Amino acid sequence: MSKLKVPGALLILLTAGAIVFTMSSRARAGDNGNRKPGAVQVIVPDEDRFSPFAVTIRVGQWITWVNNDTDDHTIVSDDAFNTAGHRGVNVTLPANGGTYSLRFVHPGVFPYYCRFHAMLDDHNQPKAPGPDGGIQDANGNYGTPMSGVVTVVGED
Ligand SMILES: [Cu+2]
Repeated sequence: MSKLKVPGALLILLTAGAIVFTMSSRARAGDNGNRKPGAVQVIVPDEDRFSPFAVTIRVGQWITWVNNDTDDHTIVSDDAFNTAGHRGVNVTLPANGGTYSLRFVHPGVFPYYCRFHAMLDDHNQPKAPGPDGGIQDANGNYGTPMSGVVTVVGED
């Protein structure tokens, strides 16, 4: 009898450990890991894209990215064209609900892409990874490079 109780207790411990691990890895996502009240949301649906592709906000507003896909994605700023600040952004947006939030305090544009599903060409334009890591569909296409742009308007 007592031999049967040990695996049961172990299973409960392992399950509890897995839940705590999942919650803590979510809490690490992003600037602060929180969805910001009133933030404009950019969603990764169950596809390799940001929706909407382009958003316009006012100075002082937050953007919260939410990954509803079952794959991890990333947010990487294209600093060659970034005039809105937050230079050098290169963060993972964890699968299954991971979030990342940024508050923009300068007017300008913030082009970004996912380094798993896009890369920059010689002119700093996002392009699909192609044969160097892209996933080819039945028609031979490598898909649209996963990228987006935030335009920030208003007073500096
Ligand atoms: Cu991606």
